[in-house]
Amino acid sequence: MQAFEVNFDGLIGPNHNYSGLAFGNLASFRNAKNVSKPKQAALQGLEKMRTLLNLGYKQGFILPQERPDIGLLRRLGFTGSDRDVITSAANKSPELLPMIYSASSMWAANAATVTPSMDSSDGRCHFTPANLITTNHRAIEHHGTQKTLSLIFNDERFFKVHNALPSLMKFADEGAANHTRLTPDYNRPGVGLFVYGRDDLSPNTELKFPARQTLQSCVALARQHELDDTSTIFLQQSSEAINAGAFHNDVVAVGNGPVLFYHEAAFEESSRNNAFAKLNQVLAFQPICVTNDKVSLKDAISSYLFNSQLLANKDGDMTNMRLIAPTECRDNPAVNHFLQALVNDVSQPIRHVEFVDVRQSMSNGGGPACLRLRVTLTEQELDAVHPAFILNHAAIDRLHSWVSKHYRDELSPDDLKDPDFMEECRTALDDLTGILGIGNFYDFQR
Ligand code: SUG
Repeated sequence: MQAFEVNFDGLIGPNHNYSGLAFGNLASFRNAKNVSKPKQAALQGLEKMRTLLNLGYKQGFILPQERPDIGLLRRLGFTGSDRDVITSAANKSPELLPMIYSASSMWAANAATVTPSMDSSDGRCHFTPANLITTNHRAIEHHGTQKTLSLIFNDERFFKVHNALPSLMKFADEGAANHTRLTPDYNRPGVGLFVYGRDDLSPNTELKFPARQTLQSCVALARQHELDDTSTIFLQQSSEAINAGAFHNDVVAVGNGPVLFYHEAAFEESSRNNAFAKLNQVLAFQPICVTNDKVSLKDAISSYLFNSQLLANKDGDMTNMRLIAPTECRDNPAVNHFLQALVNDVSQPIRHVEFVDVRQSMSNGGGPACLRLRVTLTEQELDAVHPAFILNHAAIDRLHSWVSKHYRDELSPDDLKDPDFMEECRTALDDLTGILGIGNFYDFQR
């Protein structure tokens, strides 16, 4: 039976805004309080999905979460009608509004860690929603993520959607942004490469920004997903990369099939040597290291070179791969030059580069790879996925019209204080569930 990689992109919500909420994420800080363009953001996301579809890949999507999270404000003591809750928060604690209004669920690479059925001892595909405990606005996502994944992957014969790991700093988990499945080909068992920034048992005093993933969370995920020791590898991010703004490993490395494309400064050296030795034992591992003299760490992070999607050919051929890179890579002379040389270098399998414009998301630190959750599925498993979340051109067109109808061209930080904007977001989400035929999914619809 043929297996595929399916990318499920986060559909960008009408509340996309710039609030500077993510310490250590340089773009989020730089753009804090800028006016955002929600319609453009969502359409850029949809066009990226269409690019993959046009290239012959399978493409799915994940629902935006309900925002504002009125339930959270109620738990903080705000009362009255939902409009009253927004108005009194705006008057008394306006600093809470960005948190309950963040559109951060768009970055589906942080939705969950995924282990395909070929790798797990129970033969099911496992999902663990990330607890995202490091930032407040993201720590409130995992309940919604679990609900969404349980709707999309709603067949216990094939899928197991776990609870998030406990919301404790010891188990800080940011999902697939720090996890790469490497495999000779999609039909064969693979290896889970878990990357962590911090070992909770040995504090790292060199860090100036938070390391968002712990070794302890990686170990727990591997256990939960029923991976055996030979197919589990732990690898430590370098403090240098985290301090330079690589708040997730997918800012400095991306892998697929037997290939790991990474910046030389991405990992702690001894940890990398151990991990690579193990990878060499279990598969015909193909590391592609980009050295500092070719692309500096600074350029790598500002262009998001490694946040490209690394794709096998549409038929799964791992000798003919492509990168879906952000346009910022084309605009950076050193990175663009590097990419042109890369695709001409036949000693490695990356043959093509496609540039996509996801600038609205990039301005919050989210590139092409942040926007998608990868799930390797057999044909039988794909048939069991909720069909409303697998895209074709007609479905993308419908979502395009939906965005055009409901989203604002511009959103400023002060707009979050207006209860009419809450109603606007709800009307959009209500219409979305109608279009998808999934009934009353969101809390406000109950
Ligand atoms: O968690 N930005 C996100 C970006 C996530 C990118 N994902 C991956 N690398 N996989 C984050 O830092 C900014 C929100 C704001 O400031 O409004 C934010 O949450």
